[in-house]
Amino acid sequence: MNNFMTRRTVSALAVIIPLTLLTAACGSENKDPESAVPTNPTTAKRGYPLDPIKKGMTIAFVPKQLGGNLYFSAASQGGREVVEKLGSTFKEVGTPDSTDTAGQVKYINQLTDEGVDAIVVSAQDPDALCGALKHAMDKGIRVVTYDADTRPECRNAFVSPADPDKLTFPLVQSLAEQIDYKGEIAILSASKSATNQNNWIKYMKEDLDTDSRYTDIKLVTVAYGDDNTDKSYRLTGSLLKTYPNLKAIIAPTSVGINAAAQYLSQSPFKGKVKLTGLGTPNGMREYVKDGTVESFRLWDPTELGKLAAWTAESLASGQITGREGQGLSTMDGHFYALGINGVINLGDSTAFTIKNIDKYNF
Ligand code: RAM
Repeated sequence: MNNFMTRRTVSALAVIIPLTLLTAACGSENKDPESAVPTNPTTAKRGYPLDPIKKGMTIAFVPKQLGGNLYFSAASQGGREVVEKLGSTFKEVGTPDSTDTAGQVKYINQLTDEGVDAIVVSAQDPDALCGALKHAMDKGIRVVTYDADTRPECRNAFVSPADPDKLTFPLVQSLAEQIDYKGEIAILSASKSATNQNNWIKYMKEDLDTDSRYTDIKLVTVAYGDDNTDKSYRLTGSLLKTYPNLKAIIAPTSVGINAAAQYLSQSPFKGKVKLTGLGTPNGMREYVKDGTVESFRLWDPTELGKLAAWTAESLASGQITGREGQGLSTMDGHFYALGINGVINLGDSTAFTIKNIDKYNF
């Protein structure tokens, strides 16, 4: 059994076991103050929650990066749609620089002073926002992380775009096939503190280290472009210069992959040095069509924003508290269970290639 199978089996069990235990526990008397909130997903599905979604709330989104990042504009568009449909006010604040952690803290403190009902944040750093977020929660504000998480105790729930294992393995495998399972590769990431990217890098390294098919693939470096187009573009050039035998780049960031594709498409390396990672179809379409990129992946960020908004509305209305085993049914009829540490998984990622890219518009 290879590493992928082992980890997949463990994550599947991690979901099944708590739900089974909770279902069994439902019959016994429960003195937990949270017991008014349904923990059995099937009950939630059948017509709970106990309270309706409140109207007239303010739900504030704090993306990792505001302005110019298509991924976060799409997520906010989804969030706004849900919040407004439910009769509340959508608000968005944030910094243009994905490394400006102090800026994110400042915005969270402002929202706390304003007394919003929920903060929905893609965290630039797992630790640095914790003081501000805990203060917000002490004031009764519900906190949801989406896209990039903090430490679990600094928020009520995390809306994760995809199971990291199911996401990174196909990326590595696609690249391995493109370079015939041998040669030097590099990772072009976002910022050094980005929880989501760091987690994906950890999984990619594990895949490379433990799967015997990848023995002849060598990861030479991880570079950090900070989700800044110019910096990521320049770094792509430096990588190609520093590692003249480089066969491929994986960029698990929508800004990084786009900048690397821009660079490669105008260079003699176009089509020769392979590129994959996470990007938006609208940002990558021209590079797939001109042969710079064969395939890349992503989930639908609009759906991520919708689910994050729905989670915030459910928390702020008292329907869920973020406890493992609770469930929520969204207005479009999807059901999601809260897993360990209040993690809700949106679903799987999609691979985009020349064959399907025109079907997507985000
Ligand atoms: C960038 C950000 C974001 C990530 C996407 C794929 O926009 O770094 O956090 O999830 O890429």
